[in-house]
Amino acid sequence: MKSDTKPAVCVVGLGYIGLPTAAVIARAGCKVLGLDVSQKVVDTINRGEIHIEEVDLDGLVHGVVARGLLSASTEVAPADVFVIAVPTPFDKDHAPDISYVLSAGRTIAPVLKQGDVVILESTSPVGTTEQLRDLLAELRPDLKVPGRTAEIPDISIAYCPERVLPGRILEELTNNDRSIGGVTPRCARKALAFYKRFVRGECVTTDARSAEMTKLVENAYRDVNIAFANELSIVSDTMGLDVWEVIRLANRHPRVNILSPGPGVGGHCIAVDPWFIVHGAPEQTPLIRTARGVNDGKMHHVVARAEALVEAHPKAKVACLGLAFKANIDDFRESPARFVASRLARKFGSQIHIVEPYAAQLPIEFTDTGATQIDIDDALETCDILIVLVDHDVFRVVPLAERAEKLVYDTRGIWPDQPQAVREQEAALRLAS
Ligand code: SAJ
Repeated sequence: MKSDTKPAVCVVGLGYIGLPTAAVIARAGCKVLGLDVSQKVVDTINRGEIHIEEVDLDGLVHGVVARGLLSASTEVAPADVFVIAVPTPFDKDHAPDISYVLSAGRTIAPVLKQGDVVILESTSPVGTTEQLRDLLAELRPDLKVPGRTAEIPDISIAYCPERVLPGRILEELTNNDRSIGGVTPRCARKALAFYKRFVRGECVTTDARSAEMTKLVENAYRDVNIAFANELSIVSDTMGLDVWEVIRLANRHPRVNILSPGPGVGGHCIAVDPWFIVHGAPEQTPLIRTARGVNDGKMHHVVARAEALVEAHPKAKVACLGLAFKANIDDFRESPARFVASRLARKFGSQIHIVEPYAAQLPIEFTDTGATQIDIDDALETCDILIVLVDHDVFRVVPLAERAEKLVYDTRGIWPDQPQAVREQEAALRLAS
């Protein structure tokens, strides 16, 4: 690949990260082939449509497909740069599962040629990029691979984690700084040249293992800090304090910045990645492990509090506001809101109503519970108790006048002006007669 020609790129995995990444690279003028195991996903993209919700992604994909810069396939083809963006889940014992990464390695191995660059973006336990390198070396003994040859290697291999926030993916893909970890410094330089084509943020090179750890550390840092906020919220409940007021005041200190409590930590990153560190160093990670426990425990605390509230008001109509794992997205994976709402639906059946503007229908676990989906206007007009589980903007903007008479359990702190928001257990419920 000459530096003045645009590389042909193959992005393996067209999910929440792979598809936006493929589209942004294509927008920079590179010809991109997106690879996915799902024929349905491939067909959708080749029609210029998308299978996930993300701000502005539909227009971008439509444009780059129409210009012939992005196409999708289930079959690999030769390219100059391969970007792997496949899932790395964990098993029931929280052990990381890198089988999709290795499978992606097996897929691209046959078409690799001299000069190619292979970049892993999936969140991965430390050492995964070297494992990928070893796999490629085994499958392609004809190629000299980095770190295993004294000569100039035929291919370059690097780890460059994505760090984009769902809901802001396109903006953050371009503007965030990137850590680029090469299996060797030469690999890092090759990968750097590629990212500079479409990243405006600063690209910092390092070794592959440090880059792998950096990604895990970023999300574990966040998890630990949210755990602190969630622990404070439980302490405040016990003491009859308004945690939001306490945090608001504490954050006026110039060196204090407490995050927001919520019904727990959801999504497939922050609730997952800390386990990759714990799994790699079980004896050295009491804090990270405990934080995970605190955040998971918060879901159960919210369930218990909400159940007590509904039990105290058996005739009340109850609305659970939100199912998504966070505000303004249609992603329900590992969502604490969904967990809480489904527990309430199973226990209280038709007394429970669910408001989720980002869901066309209720998830499967609500089937046969008797709970129904309603919109926010129905909830405000007909429900007596509102349990805020997600801070969607559409909930946040509800004026006090439309909810002042309601009994509110606000797990996200979106309505600080709600009169009975905190001590709702003791407040008098004005039930419709
Ligand atoms: N949450 C709180 N309180 C807070 C902040 C978040 O309860 O103060 C909850 C959210 O409601 C949600 C969960 O935490 O349930 C995670 O949400 P998030 O917005 O903090 O993060 P994610 O999972 O959408 O994306 C994270 C980001 N990582 C960091 O901010 C360190 C993102 O930059 C990563 O790219 C992404 O994980 C990833 O793919 O790893």
